[in-house]
Amino acid sequence: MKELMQGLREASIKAISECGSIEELEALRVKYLGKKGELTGILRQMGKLSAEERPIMGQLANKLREDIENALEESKNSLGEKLMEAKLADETIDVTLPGVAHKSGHKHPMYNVLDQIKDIFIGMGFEIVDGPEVELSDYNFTKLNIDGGHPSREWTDTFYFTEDSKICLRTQTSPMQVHAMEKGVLPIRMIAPGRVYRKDEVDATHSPMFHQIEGMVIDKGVTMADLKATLNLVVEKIYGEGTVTRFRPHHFPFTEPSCEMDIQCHKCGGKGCPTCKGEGWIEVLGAGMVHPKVLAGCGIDPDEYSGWAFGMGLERLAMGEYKINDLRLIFENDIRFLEQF
Ligand code: 2U9
Repeated sequence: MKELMQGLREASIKAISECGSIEELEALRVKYLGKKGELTGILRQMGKLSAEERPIMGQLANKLREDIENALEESKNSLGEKLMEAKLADETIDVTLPGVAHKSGHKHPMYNVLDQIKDIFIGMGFEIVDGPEVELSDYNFTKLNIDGGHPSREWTDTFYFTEDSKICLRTQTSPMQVHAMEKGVLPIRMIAPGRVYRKDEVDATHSPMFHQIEGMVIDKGVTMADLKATLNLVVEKIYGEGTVTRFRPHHFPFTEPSCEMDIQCHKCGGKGCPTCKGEGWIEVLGAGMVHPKVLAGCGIDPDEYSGWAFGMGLERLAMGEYKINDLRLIFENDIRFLEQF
């Protein structure tokens, strides 16, 4: 038995020292020390030994197990080191090689316009509010005094998610104002820029998704004079001091009275030119005093509070400012187009 153990010692230490991979090493551990391994095989013969020989052989076997385990551990460590060295040699980076040039994009012209407008309103103490594009029709229509029969609520005009038309893609950012009013923290001075969706075919002036910026002020004693003064100031900051404006009566379900605001063409001074399509005036936004029904429906007493609101299409504003003649260019994101602004 002693000879058997000596044989196993020599064979195992040799095999372990010559082993070339962690997997092979594990196979050797199983071969020599596993449950069905060679050392276990030798120990099974202990029964044949005398009572005096058994503890001596037991001690020798334990020493052999220990030595094989140590050899396995040592080999594992040196193999690990070798592997790491090979990996490091293989993955050496040549830092002198020229890099891959990173092509950066370009800020979108519409965001130039949006940032300019945001800055103007922030300067006047307005808050910028962001919110969901998927809305309850209650918030997109009903609470804005757009009743069940209104054409904009048709399936042909609005993207609905459910058969019962209760959930839709917002067609305007106005639901944000409703949410703000329902919070009940007054006064409110807010603008809500964002994407809106309408079922329009794509052409040079239409897109099923476009951007709006809406704003609203609610406080005690707010009048149409505040609306005109504030919007005149905004327009002067965008188009230059002394820009002439006019307010034409209009109709929106959510405001009463309602109006549209034009600026006198800043290119021709009102004479008529290609920029204003010969009109002398350019329409920039819609506005009005928040309808008392809308105030009351959002939990605000119209006898105590009043407010004004406006809305405008951002693409149209950017197209006017940068002389872009096709809306599709705004959405294509062709870098050659974007780099012109
Ligand atoms: C509440 C009350 C009133 C928002 C307003 C307009 C006028 C308007 C259009 C401009 C071009 C939409 O993008 S467009 O087609 N918008 O003319 N929007 S007043 O009035 C509100 C909003 C929310 C609670």
